[in-house]
Amino acid sequence: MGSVTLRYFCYGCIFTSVTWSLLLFAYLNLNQDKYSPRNVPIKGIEPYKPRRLLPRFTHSPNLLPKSFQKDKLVEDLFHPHEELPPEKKIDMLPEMGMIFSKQDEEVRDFGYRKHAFNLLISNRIGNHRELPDTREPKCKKKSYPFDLPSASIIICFYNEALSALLRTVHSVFDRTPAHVLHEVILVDDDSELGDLKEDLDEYIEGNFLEKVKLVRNPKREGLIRGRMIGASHAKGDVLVFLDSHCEVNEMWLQPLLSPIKEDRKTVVCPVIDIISADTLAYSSSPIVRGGFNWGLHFKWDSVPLSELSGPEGAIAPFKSPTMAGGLFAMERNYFNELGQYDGGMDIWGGENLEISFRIWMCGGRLLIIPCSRVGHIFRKRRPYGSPGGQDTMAHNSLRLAHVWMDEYKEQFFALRPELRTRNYGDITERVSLRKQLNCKSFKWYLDNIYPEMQLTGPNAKAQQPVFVNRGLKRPNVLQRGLLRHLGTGKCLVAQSQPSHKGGLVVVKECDPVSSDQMWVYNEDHELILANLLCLDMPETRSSDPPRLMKCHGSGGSQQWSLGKNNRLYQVSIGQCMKVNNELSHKGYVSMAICDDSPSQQWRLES
Ligand code: LR7
Ligand code: MN
Repeated sequence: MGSVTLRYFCYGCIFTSVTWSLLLFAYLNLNQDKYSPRNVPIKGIEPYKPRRLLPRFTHSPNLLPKSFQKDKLVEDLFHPHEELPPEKKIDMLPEMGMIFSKQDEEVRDFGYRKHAFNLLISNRIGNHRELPDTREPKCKKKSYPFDLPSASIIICFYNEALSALLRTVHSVFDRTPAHVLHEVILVDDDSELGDLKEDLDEYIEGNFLEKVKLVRNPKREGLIRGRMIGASHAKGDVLVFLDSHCEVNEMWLQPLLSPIKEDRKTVVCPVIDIISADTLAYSSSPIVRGGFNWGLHFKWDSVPLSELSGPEGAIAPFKSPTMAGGLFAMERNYFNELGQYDGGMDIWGGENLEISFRIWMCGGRLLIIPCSRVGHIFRKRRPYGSPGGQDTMAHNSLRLAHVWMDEYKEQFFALRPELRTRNYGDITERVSLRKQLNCKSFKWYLDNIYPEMQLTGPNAKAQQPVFVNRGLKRPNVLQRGLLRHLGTGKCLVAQSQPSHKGGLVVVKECDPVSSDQMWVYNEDHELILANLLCLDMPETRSSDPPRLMKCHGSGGSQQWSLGKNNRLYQVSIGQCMKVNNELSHKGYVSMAICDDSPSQQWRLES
């Protein structure tokens, strides 16, 4: 009898533990994906109607609360720029980051952590949107042959936000004529995010049929070997590489394919437009070309006038000494002949200079095509590391210096002496590739392709590969005066000095004659105190308070919307500024979900 009881007892235990494990598993799975747009019904979405204007929340409507359209507060916020010129109105995006609930906040914070861009806005935009056509007007009059080589688009991704990845792919289908689009090849570099697995499989099956192939790397390879894997599956005439957070613009592909059709050893890059990581606003970037410094960092240079003096002027393709790396097109067979990439390079970095040097030194050429525009989300930091925390940029740069730079590698070592003795693996194959292809010397490259380089000494500073949005233009002032908090009647000022970078702001008694209390609100939606520093949300987490920081001119964390509704809305945070009531923080300001309470009411008084 005793042993039977024991047996049932054991069955009971097993049953209970299995049930609990299942419940736990289900819970973890649900939680893992709560930040992605997976709650959007993926099957059965309506087909996209390409010409509709501003499809604001296409396909992700249920990420917004039901009351969204009706909400008066939001309605107000959607028309904050009535006085502004029409080109400023085009962008309603800032308000799309608005936080309505704890869950929105979690999505936003998770997104900044995992992707370093505003995931809430990305999810709300959904799979399709209109983009401003950033091409020179003359580009629109250009025509291209119908009979162009076909393209295989290769997109590697590692832990990409599903909404950004799908928008990349959809933008390709929405803006590429079917007869030149052979296929899209997605390479999953062993991502860990749940929604990049079955959801993505299902989505592809349900929406793209056989034109999209998904290849999964069983282990993390990095973007360099990832692209080689993608290329090995491709069948189109031309390989077109894109990052996994891009949006291609009108007529982007034909201008890239046409020079390759004329000369198969021409490698081409589009102009890389800027998609803001904070607001996802799409803006045009200036016509610049690729260079590098002796630290082997890529940088942007201005284009020598001689390059633009042909009959086509500013819309003519021009030579570029290097490419940024992520967005380019190259004939498939030529990619293989030229040695693909250096498979000994890991994860991220350096491959762009390596392939640029190789193209020029081994008989090809590299052009930027001003009439082709592709947007890319530029972020302030890379949100992922490499396995083992290896500095792959250093490793990859060492390999490229040893294979391609001849005596000029000394310039690199002068800046990075600690790398002289660092192991960089076996490069014999790449060295023999260089011989076999009969490539020219690095000196030839410098003399003929990048003579400007020799003018800059070894100490030329690394430049961020991000464009300065503002250029030389100063934004017009819209309003100037005291920033009064209506709830307390007090004014917003620096806690210490208005010149103190990183300083907090507080409300104090107003003093209309003090220049230290004078705010400027300009057309870039910056709030500048005492003509010195900008009101900023440096941390992109709403638990952190706003601070005074150097004006950076690229919107986002310094973009405020001062509406008629008296709320002060912060664009990258999606929340409104309020004055704290609690005794312990009295007078300090913080960010909160926007509402109509007096603690959130502000007025700029001229
Ligand atoms: O381990 C990885 N596996 C991957 O598949 C790491 C990354 N990736 C994917 C990733 O999901 C993305 O699609 O590789 C792509 C590039 O990674 P990003 O977007 O994190 O890199 P980035 O935009 O900061 O980097 C630029 O420099 C890189 C150097 O290795 C690559 O050449 C990128 O393609 C390149 N991006 C661009 O050129 C876009 C314009 C930026 C500029 C200037
Ligand atoms: Mn990128």
